[in-house]
Amino acid sequence: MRKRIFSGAQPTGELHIGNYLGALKNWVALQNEYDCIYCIVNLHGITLPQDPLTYRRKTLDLAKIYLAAGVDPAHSTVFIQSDVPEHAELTWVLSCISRMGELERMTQFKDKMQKGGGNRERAGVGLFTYPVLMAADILLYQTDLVPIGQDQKQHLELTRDLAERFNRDFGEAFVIPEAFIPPVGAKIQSLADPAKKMSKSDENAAGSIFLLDKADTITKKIKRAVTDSGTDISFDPARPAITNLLTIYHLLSGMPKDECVEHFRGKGYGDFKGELAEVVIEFLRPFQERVEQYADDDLGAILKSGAEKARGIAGETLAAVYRKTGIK
Ligand code: ATP
Ligand code: LTN
Repeated sequence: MRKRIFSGAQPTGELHIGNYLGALKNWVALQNEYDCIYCIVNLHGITLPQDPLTYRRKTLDLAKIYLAAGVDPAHSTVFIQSDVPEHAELTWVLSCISRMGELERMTQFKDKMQKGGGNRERAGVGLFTYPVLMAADILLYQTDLVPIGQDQKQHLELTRDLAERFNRDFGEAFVIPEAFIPPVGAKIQSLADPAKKMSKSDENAAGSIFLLDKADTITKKIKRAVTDSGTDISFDPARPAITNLLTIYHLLSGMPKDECVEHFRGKGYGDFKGELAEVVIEFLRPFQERVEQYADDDLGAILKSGAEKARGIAGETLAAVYRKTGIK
């Protein structure tokens, strides 16, 4: 039997090249070797306020992004989280074995609470229990491997802890999953501030290159990207801005790292940024054309059959959990 992969992204904003390089690219690369399940996690999305009038549209648009990036519904299961109610049900059971202390240590919770004003009294409970829902997503499918960016590593460790705790206290119900974090690209930084990760929820759009950005927007954002002092174009942890831009160049062009450095030796930031913009634009062009190709009707059929397949697996896991806990 092939090993199983599960991953997902939130339909909360536009996907950027950080999401692509940290996660989606690997979802596609791992498709042939693994039994893959890719979810649009719309229940996670509402842990921060969303506009009800556009949220469904955004959810469907994210499915188109998955497909345009190369997720192949003939190989992989693609579905919307809310179509499989077992996610919410297992979350409840797992929340009963989760501890306040471990959830309070989650850096994403602390960061997002801070962004919302830092007032604990007013922080959403959904934001707090977010990682428990993520654990349920993963554990329902007896997942072996979870391709994610660096920022989700702590959530995966919590998932493993919850699975081990449940297995120990109630009997084996879950496979213990492992994170798959790419050696390069797991943390693409903001173009506007190389100390911060490129983020969908960043209020400054200049820091992110979105997968659907137009060519002139991309050129402008790259031109304005922050650089470090000095002139060398090389991978150097002491020069995070250039390292980040060069990493994007390396990953999107496919040129090996040492060749990238050689290629830009003696060239200035202006030339480098010009070539980087070209590589990004050429990479995104066919992707953007593919996004346009998917009609909502085709999408509906893919998501329906994805959800049916997912429910089959999730239902079995939940039934075992209910048996082992004495609920049923
Ligand atoms: P936000 O930044 O607003 O919290 P997000 O982009 O982290 O949103 P998701 O859409 O759920 O939220 O993320 C999808 C995937 O992209 C996850 O696996 C995440 O680890 C990865 N990812 C997110 N940002 C980056 C980044 N800057 N570099 C690499 N991978 C990233
Ligand atoms: N929290 C993740 C999205 C997510 C996820 C998952 C990723 C929700 N459930 C299960 C992998 C597996 C994020 O990237 N913000």
